[in-house]
Amino acid sequence: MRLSKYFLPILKENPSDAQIASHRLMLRAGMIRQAQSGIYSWLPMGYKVLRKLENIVHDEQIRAGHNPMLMPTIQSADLWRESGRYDDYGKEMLRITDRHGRDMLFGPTNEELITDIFRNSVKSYKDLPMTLYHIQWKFRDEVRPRFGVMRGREFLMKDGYNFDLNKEAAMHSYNRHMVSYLRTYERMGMKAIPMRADSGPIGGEDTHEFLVLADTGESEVFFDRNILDLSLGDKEIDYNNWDECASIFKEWTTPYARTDETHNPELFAKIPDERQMTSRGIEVGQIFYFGTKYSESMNAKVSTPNDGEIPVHMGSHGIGVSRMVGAIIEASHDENGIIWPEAVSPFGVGIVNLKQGDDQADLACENLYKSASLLGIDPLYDDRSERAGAKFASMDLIGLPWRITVGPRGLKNGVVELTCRRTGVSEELPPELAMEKLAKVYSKLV
Ligand code: P5A
Repeated sequence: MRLSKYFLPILKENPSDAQIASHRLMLRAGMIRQAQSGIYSWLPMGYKVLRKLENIVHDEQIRAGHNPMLMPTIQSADLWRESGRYDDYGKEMLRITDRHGRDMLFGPTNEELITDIFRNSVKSYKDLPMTLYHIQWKFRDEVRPRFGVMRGREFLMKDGYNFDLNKEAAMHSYNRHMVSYLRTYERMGMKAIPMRADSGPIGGEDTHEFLVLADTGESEVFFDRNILDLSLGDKEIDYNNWDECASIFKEWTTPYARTDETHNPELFAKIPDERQMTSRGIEVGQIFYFGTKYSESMNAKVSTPNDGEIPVHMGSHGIGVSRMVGAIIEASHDENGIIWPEAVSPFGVGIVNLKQGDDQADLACENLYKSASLLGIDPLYDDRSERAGAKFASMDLIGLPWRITVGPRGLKNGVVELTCRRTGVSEELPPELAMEKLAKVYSKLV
């Protein structure tokens, strides 16, 4: 993409209404614009990052054996009356009446709708286990929408639902989701810590939240430092292997890690002093096992060979996809702007032409632009006739992990400058070598 043709409305000044870095930077870098309180338009660069996160989520869900689908945003109130949640959900639910006077709502979550789909099509234990998921906009009329996309009223969620024959099988689904979520966050370049949590209006006893550590997080968290050393790395995982998923689950849930809702000071005190960590965290996902809560009230049953018809065991699992964009920025920025992890960066490299209109510089940039595109590195070429300082400031603000600077002086010596946004380290290299280096960095991500 050429910057001269891209819609990237950068703001020079800090917006006065943004209290935290991610909100400020998303507005300044032209990623989002507020439509109404807690409701945002995603401009091209914000949308690009959102799509990258969605793609990673889909990829890891499909790898874990889950079925992608798409349910509507508008749901019938009657389904929620069946489960008993229509009245319980209170003012957070946006209620709508259609022209025929029928009660509808903008879905805050989809347990009821998916249970209805399941009960109408699945009748036998032979069709189990089954996990269905989608990535769809939700609406929760939050009392205090704040911090931009972090606590929005309209937000994008990946939500999945498992249907199993008994508790044992449902716990495997729970463990499998834990593992696939850990992989998902790692692929986004993030460390998200699973913590024992409280189930709130979704219900059930077993639930874990995933938290990204950041000073501006809404939850206070307490954990054993050892958990920070855990990583799945490149490990191939067999998601059908119950023991393997259970042992990864155990490894990640044995060190103490809890939010303020479930914190137990006595247990925490048993951890050696130097490993007791207190911090703040952003909740970027949550998984639940709630047994037959919805299947009993909504009559989602399967026939079995020995026990007749029995209600299925269920769980649900959510990733805050739009919140994740803010969480990544909270965890990865400096005073000059965003620092994207390579896996989710809107572009792979920024090309800065120091002397637009200079034949040699223009030609070198065009060549770099072409080869980066061919290598799948997805370059953003700053081809505007701006001062070098302004171009550097824009690149730092939008946070691409790598920048190639091209100027007549370097070209005389056959070199361009390759700069790493995170470390600030620059090196002078012939253009082909700079490309080779970037190609290597990005090939590791696939
Ligand atoms: C699990 C999926 C659920 O709704 N039902 C279906 C279950 N869980 S949850 O914890 O309530 O939400 C899942 C994730 O969605 C994000 N999230 C939000 N993101 C932005 N703005 C909000 N107002 C908001 N509310 C929830 C969180 O990341 C949460 O973990």
